[in-house]
Amino acid sequence: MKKTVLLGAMTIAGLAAGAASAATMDDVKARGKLNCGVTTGLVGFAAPDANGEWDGFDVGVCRAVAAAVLGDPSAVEFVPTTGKTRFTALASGEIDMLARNTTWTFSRDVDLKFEFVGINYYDGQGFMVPKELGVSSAKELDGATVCIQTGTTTELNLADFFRANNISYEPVPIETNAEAQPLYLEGACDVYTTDASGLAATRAAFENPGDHVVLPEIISKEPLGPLVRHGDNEWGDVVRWTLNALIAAEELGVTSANIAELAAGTNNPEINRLLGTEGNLGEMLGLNADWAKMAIMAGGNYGELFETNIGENTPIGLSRGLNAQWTDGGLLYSPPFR
Ligand SMILES: N[C@@H](CCC(=O)N[C@@H](CS)C(=O)NCC(=O)O)C(=O)O
Repeated sequence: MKKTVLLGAMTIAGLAAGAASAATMDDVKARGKLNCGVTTGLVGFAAPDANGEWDGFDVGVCRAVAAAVLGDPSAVEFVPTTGKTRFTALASGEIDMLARNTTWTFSRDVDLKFEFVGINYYDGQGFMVPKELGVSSAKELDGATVCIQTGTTTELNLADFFRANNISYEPVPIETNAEAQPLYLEGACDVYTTDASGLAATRAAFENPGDHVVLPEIISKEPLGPLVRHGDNEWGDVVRWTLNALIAAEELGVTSANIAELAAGTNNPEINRLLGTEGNLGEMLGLNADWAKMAIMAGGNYGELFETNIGENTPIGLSRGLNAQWTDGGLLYSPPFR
């Protein structure tokens, strides 16, 4: 069993070494489209809307990168991936980047050979149960059946948590969130566990969200962020600084409402460098001077993306919490644009 897991990891890393020798940015420019790996569907993060257009917080990162590189936020081919298929899709070159609530871990970096370019959502794993189960703590779940997605950190943390607390469970392994929802609602498992943001998104899609409670325990750190293959640092820089541009824009007060005006020049040198009216940051990335302006205009700055897709005024209803700017007591902190 262990051998198979190791072999799987080696195969993915081997694929990544091959695919990364090509310059991803050249491929994207020649193709005129960014191949962006997302989930198979998690409302608020990545899901097709009523018109079949992909929409969401992670989708917003894909669109920002397409806008920075190609000048067009719609120049994206969204490739749905599951917890299991996402890493092979990236390693093989089928996708140029993955933006799919994926946790930055040691082994995904060092062993699978992926580069996490930053964190777009600081999360942790939680548990959801039907209210009628009458449970108020995850420690009361001895003997429970637990719906869990395969190929995820969720699966591993769950085993650690139950072992550490000396309680037992029966896993009900599932490949996608869409399959997990009806199974959980039908009672095929007592508990659903995943990233807390994923629980909020899943519960929001229920007919009666109020019939379900999220338990107080958060059992892990799940720093979620976009990733690329090892070995193509120029491409990694493009994705990293596009994400940083969205974060910095919020800190600097650059929004989709005022960006046209600010892009004419301001008396704040960092805003000018970010928006390309001063310096040559775009050229250093191999992009146009207005790359960050295009990225921010795609769906707004980080805060706008958060509020429109998953924020307190959406059905997902997430508060900023750890994902507030450092200036507001959160962890979001873009390095300087200079
Ligand atoms: N962050 C964890 C879990 C990510 C994950 O797969 N979450 C599920 C549940 S929220 C998901 O996104 N499902 C969407 C899908 O099934 O396509 C990881 O990187 O392993």
